[in-house]
Amino acid sequence: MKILLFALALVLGACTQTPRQEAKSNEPVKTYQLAGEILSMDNPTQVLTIKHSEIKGYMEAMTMGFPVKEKAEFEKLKPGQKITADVNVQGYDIWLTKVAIQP
Ligand SMILES: [Cu+2]
Repeated sequence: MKILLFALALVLGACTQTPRQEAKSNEPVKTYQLAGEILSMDNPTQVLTIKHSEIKGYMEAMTMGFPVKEKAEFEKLKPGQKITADVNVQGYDIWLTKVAIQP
């Protein structure tokens, strides 16, 4: 739980601190492969709480929040779905793209 809250704070912090985000925007975006299950969704912030397996080269298996910036992509998802996605990391900013629902 502590890890989840810390991760959410990181993500939300990055969204509200515009100057720092701008300063980081020249950093290259790194992309990693995620596989996991959506446990819950927060509509106002478009954050998915995902129980994910190991993300190779980035982090161990855990449950944490990931924003989906693209509204249409967020809205097609539901809790309980198993997904794969790209995890994009740029400085303190983390977000998902290419979210694909698995059978
Ligand atoms: Cu994680």
